[in-house]
Amino acid sequence: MGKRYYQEDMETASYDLMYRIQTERLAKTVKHAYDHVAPYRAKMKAKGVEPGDIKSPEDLKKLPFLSKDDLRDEYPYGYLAKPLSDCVRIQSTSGTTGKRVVAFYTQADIDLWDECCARAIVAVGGTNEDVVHVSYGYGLFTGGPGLNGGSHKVGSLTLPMSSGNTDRQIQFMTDLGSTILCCTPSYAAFLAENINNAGLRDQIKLKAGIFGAEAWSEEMRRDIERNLGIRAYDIYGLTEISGPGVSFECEEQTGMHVNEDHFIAEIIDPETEEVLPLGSKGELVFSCITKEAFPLLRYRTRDICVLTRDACSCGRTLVKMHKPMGRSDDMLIIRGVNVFPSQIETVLLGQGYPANYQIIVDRVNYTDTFEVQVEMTTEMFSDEVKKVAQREKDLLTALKSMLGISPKVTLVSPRTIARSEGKAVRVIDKRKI
Ligand code: DLL
Repeated sequence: MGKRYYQEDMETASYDLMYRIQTERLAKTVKHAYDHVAPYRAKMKAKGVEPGDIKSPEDLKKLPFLSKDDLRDEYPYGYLAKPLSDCVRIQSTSGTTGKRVVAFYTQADIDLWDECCARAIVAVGGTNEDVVHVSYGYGLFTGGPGLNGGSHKVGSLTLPMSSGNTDRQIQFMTDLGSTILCCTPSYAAFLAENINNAGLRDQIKLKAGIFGAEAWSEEMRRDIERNLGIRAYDIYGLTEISGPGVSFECEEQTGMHVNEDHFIAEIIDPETEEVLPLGSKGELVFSCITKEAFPLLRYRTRDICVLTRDACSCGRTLVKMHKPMGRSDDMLIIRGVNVFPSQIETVLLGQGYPANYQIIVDRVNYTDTFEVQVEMTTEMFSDEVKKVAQREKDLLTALKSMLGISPKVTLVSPRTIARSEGKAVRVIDKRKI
């Protein structure tokens, strides 16, 4: 392991120091947002709260929440807090329905974001001796630009590969000796499969991976680690709050440290909006306290998560968030039962299937249909038909016991489910409800 921290003073700050920093920065940001963001000022007024009422992080609960819908309603400039002439970049979410969300950055915002990503790279052992292979998409998506900026700050040799063209990825990886791979976990699994199929495993020098932007299980982590001979670390973030690097995993691999000197995290009950204590499961909410152009306060992420503040062996004091367990809005309700795609993945990987699967939900004659299509490994595929039928039965039993409802399980031949270079498409919900 190289240098352990990128900004040791902040990453290992005492609770008291962090509290003082947050107090000062929060008050400043609330005033900045109130003065320059008309729709936020209107929301604060509607709640009867003024900037002077926010004296410490405890007062956060007095502030109104913000959601993706608020940003969409004011598209594109409504929540911009700086003149456009001070902004140097936009990024945008992949967006599912309706208008995209556009986030704005000043140069200072970009510098802080890059530093957050640099912390993530150093935490996995990155130094200026490393070759950082960035296969997140570049463009409006924040993955590529974020890790690229972080890698520059660390002084590593940066390979701005972007996603796609797997043969070229593997060629650069072997020719230039990439040591740290940054991409989505599903693309990492796909690259691993191709590297192993091509018999090139002993020609790669990878030691670590920084994988995020989508939910992945511990089983998938172990599979990627084994197949690439690396340690795989999680990274989290969202466009509205900056991008990757809102939180990052350290060598302990037990959750992600939130960069609390920039983002204050809260967990709320998504129904009642009540703030929940540390250790409770609920929706993650972030307040940005250092941003200039897009200083969102109490932004509801829809990610279901748990925050903990146990001592970490890495020495960081930053609060930790567990792997998100799904989103309050991607949770499927099938025949009245709540289903998280991550639960299905856990079962599949636990039974030795590759992480290539699709969940297909439809509604026929007012009844939900629920199918899980799963790719077999080449070994499973060469088994006799009777064995495959038994496998389907076993998988159905395991899924039923995890979910409480029975899907139709279909095992398909290897490499028949479309691969993704970005976020994998796991759920196809055809219901028009
Ligand atoms: O996915 C930013 C990012 C890029 C994070 C690269 C990590 C690495 P968005 O496209 O705005 O931003 O999507 C944000 O993705 O609210 C989560 O639901 C999900 N997400 C991001 N990271 C993780 C993760 C980027 N490590 C949304 N685990 C978030 C689970 C994640 N879900």
